[in-house]
Amino acid sequence: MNYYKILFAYLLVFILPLSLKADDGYRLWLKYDKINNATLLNSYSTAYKSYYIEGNPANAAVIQKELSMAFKGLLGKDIKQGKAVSDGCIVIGTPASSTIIKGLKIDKELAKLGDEGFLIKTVVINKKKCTVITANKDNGLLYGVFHFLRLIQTQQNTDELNIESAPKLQVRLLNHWDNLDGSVERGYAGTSIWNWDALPATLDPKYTDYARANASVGINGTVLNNVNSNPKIMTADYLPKVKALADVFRPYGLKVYLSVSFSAPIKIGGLKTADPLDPAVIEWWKNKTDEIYKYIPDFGGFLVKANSEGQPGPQDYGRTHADGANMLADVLKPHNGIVMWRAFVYNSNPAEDRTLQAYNSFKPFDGKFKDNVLVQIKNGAIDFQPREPFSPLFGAMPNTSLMMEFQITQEYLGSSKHLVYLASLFEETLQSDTYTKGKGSTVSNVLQGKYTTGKLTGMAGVSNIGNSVNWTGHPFGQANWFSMGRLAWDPDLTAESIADEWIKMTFPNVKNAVDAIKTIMMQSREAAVNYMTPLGLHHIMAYNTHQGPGPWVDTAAQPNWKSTYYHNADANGIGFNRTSTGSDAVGQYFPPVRDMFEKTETCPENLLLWFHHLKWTYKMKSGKSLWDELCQHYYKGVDEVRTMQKTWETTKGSVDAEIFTKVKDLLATQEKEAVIWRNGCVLYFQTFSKMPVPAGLETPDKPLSYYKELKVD
Ligand code: BDP
Repeated sequence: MNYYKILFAYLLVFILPLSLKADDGYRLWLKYDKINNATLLNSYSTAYKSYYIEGNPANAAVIQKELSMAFKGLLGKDIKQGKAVSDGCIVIGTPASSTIIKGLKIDKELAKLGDEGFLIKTVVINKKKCTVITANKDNGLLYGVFHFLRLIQTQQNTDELNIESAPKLQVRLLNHWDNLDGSVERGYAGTSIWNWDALPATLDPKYTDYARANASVGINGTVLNNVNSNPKIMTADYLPKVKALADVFRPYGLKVYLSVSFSAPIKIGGLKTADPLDPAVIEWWKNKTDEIYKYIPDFGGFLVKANSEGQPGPQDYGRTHADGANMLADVLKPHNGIVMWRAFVYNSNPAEDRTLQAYNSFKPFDGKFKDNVLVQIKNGAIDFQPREPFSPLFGAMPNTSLMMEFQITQEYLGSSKHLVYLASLFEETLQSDTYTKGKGSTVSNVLQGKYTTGKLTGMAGVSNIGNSVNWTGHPFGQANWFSMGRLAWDPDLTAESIADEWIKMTFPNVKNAVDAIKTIMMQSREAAVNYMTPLGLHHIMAYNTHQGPGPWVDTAAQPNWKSTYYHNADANGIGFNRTSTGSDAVGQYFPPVRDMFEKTETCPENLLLWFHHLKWTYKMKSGKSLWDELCQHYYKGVDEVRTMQKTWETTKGSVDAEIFTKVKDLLATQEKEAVIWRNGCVLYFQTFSKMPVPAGLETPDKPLSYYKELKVD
């Protein structure tokens, strides 16, 4: 072999793969790849030459690191850290610590922005054109920096900036359902990212990147462990580990919270009771809380699942949810900590429709919770279904601080195998009108505290993060994490605008594919509803795993875990009568909403079977029978996935090859499973309707027995 051949072989084996290194998704939406638009690149390079962080804010180091990394990537150059104002300078500081910022006299503008808001402004200082990023507090500076970088990542015109932004909700959290043994309840992206065994000594660099990613979308807290909580997390074995994480997260404005078990005083405290009114129990919680704050002075507080699905709670001692929450609130109060008390409570009593129970359990306690308690309510009246009406509790507790709980992990939406862009679901709930104070009282406005006397506001998302390289398993799962953060900052953003940002940041430089990817995302949630639970059907997934269809599930540990409980299919028809002639769940909504749901003519067809039991021959708005329409939806869902597959093909060559193939393969799986859902459900419901699958639709190629046996895990 001659010299050139050896060199060529060397290049082929070692150098080329490095330069073509595929995108493993680890960098999330913070890619910072070089902008491949020469004009823009040139204009950003001229506009931004240095940055100057004045006054040494506590997070100066992380701001500096982010800016250097971002500019090096985006513009392909090191931008200098300056020591004074110069032309093309990005000036960063708070008026309290920066004399330059103070000199700008922008106190009035800043006054509106609170502790976390920011201002980005193009200004001329000493005849030098600069960009100012300022805020009242240090965390606001970091949010401002990430916002500014997002403008460049999404290739906006930044010539004359004048941007004010402040979060509309205060508490913006991820809820991890991570167990101490590394498993993740309803997690589909590998095991937990918290390596409890290696902590506190080993700090995986991932922890920092996790904090960066959260800060970049404005998430300001994280509950590290499962709501089905193992009390060991509060012992001296674990608290140093929790502290180590809190220390990594702090510069990114991310506070740490813990899910706590109500029976911890018994399980780890050696007491005989966990009665919230027992002085020894109160003393135990006080001491434990003080101990936690010794480790973590800015600890956020507790999340509690009590008296639900077998978890202990105050009702075990004849006390109320308010008694339990307020006891914890009292011990947290001196430290400025908060309690997030979940409203996801129901019992196994089949006499009462499950959808009624959260409202009935909490409504009587409106105004009874201490001011550092937030009642955390799942978006729907049951449980994170592909489509649910909004929880009536949002309109029903005007004297309580309420927060939203969304599920980012796709427990009921195909796990990390299905591409389902959840911002469409989130937006639908947030923009639903509760009518609590007349038209326009949207869930979003309720959450923003516009109609409550409660002082706190918030939103939580049950995390879809695990230790897979790309964090979320499905590359598009990242969009759901991103959008939950963006909506917690501003619940009035649209799913479409968030998709636009995410695509441009995640697939930099794919101008020609942005529309195709957006089309897929915007179609995806309705597709899933169609092939899983159209027309208001719900909770008909396989037992326990919730993966794949299970409308036939008729034996379960409790009656309201059976699918048959929810769909009520029989020879007459299908659906749950929740009108005034049935369980009267409609009665938990305000009159305009109640009346709309009560009548079949006004009930939105996409929720029809949630509220009504109707004959198979019931005539839909389309003129078709209910049976025909149900079939059409199931078939449409599969067709939509097939369309998504075709659209994805058009992105070939534009998006990174590794991601292209991964998504292509996942869409193929999704198509297969959508067919399983469709065939399983259509064949099963047909045993009641006894009507044929409408002409023109392909007949399922396997019998019902086949689908009943199949496991989709
Ligand atoms: C249900 C999940 C279960 C959770 C529960 C909850 O199946 O794993 O523990 O929600 O939110 O949907 O507490």
